[in-house]
Amino acid sequence: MKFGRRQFMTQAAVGAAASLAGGGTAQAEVLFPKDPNKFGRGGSTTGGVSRSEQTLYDCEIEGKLPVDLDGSFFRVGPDAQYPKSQQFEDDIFFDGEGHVSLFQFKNGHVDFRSRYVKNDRWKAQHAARKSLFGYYRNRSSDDASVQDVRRASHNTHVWVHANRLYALKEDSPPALINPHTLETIDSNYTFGGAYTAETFTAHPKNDPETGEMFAFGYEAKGLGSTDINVISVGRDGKINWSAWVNAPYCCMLHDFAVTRRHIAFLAIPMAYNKASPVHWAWDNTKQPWLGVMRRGGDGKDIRWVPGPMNMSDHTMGSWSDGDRFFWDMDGADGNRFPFFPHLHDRFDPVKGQARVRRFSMDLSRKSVRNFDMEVLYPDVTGALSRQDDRYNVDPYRYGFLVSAWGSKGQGWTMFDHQKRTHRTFMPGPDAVLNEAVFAPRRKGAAEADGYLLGVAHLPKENRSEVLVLDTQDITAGPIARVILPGRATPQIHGNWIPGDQLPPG
Ligand code: V55
Ligand code: FE
Repeated sequence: MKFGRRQFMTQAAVGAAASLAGGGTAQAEVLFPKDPNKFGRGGSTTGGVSRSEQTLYDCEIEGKLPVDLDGSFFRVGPDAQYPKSQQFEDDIFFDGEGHVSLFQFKNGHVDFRSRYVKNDRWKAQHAARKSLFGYYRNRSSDDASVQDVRRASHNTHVWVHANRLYALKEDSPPALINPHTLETIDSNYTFGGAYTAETFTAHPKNDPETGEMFAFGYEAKGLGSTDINVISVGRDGKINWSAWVNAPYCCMLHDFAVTRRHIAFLAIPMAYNKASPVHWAWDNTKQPWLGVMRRGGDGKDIRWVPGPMNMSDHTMGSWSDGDRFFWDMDGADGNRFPFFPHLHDRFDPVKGQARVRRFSMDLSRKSVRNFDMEVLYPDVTGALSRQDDRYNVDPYRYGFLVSAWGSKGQGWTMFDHQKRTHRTFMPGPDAVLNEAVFAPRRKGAAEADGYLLGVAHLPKENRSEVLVLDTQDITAGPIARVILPGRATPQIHGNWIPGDQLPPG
């Protein structure tokens, strides 16, 4: 088996090397590499990471910010605290320490703040003034001094439910963050001990009608396990339903679907492999499987069926129509993350391009041989699907995507599934776009009526800004831009939380 550019190391060798490096080298100089591809994105002077926590009262604003736009735009991403030691310098971006940021919108003003998640991993490295953790999700590569320290990075998503702000990483329980100061309140929140799974998804869903949050943990009983724990959390912040199911094999279950009737998972061939330095390897001999279960049941009814090869990860929307289940995601025909090793084939950039796909299963049928999968918009490739989050569990009409247009650069695309049309805003080839989030125009506004917000990085100008678009016509360009004096912290995901959904600070 081959691991591409990565020099293959056995787990034993990595572990032994890590232990040797850990002994008596606390005073060793930390070398910050100039190569932005090293240690998961280079040093702050190369522009790969930020490393600096920021506070800016009253950002400069260009254009006209709607005065009634009142809420918090939270973001989080991997921002390597220290460079990895040389033997792990090819570790992947996904392993950087979680750095949360907040654009606080009120009365036409925007205040910006960013803070690292002060979890156990951050604290241990802070005290040692160096990196102590090895490869992505690889405990055996961690320094001997931190074998008993939680390795959660909390770098993937931020979610609000029942007055709590969570910072999330799918390999660990959540961290609780103060939504105003961004200080870490609890770096291993387990719902008062009620949550027993070892992991918790980065992609919960909220049901606006019942006030519940749905979440799950996969690989929930330790390394390589197929166990999945699905839960819902009531308005009171307590777990009010829990079920255990099993995946057909241990693989990355990054997102899921929740409707009024069903809960679903898509198993993809990004499978656990104990020889991979970064936990997963792409195994094209495995098939994707769609598993659908009744919401609120004991999980015994889950039906897993295989289907065509694809790697789909982010939910745009999902709903149930009687016994028929529908799930839209952005997905590709093959692996879309070239930084994970392939077991039997090579990364194919064409197969790695993702398009919006609709998965479905008719659960009224006694026997279902395969799940159905349809590409909805063959002419749009992209990633980071979103919707108006008030429709997480219901039929929905509009979706959003970061789209890719070759030399013309990136765009934010808004889809109208009812008309099967789409519109794209393109900032130009010099801008790099983060995921966009939707903010309702006002409480009770119609679906997708409001604003689309997101960070655009301008590498040539060495700074970032938040673009605010009106969803009535995103092609008209930003109605306002919130300017940062420098680069914003890295982002995987973000969320817009209306002001009335958080207690006053
Ligand atoms: C993703 C990101 C992660 C991760 C697993 O699809 C999947 C994105 C930033 O970390 O650990
Ligand atoms: Fe994600």
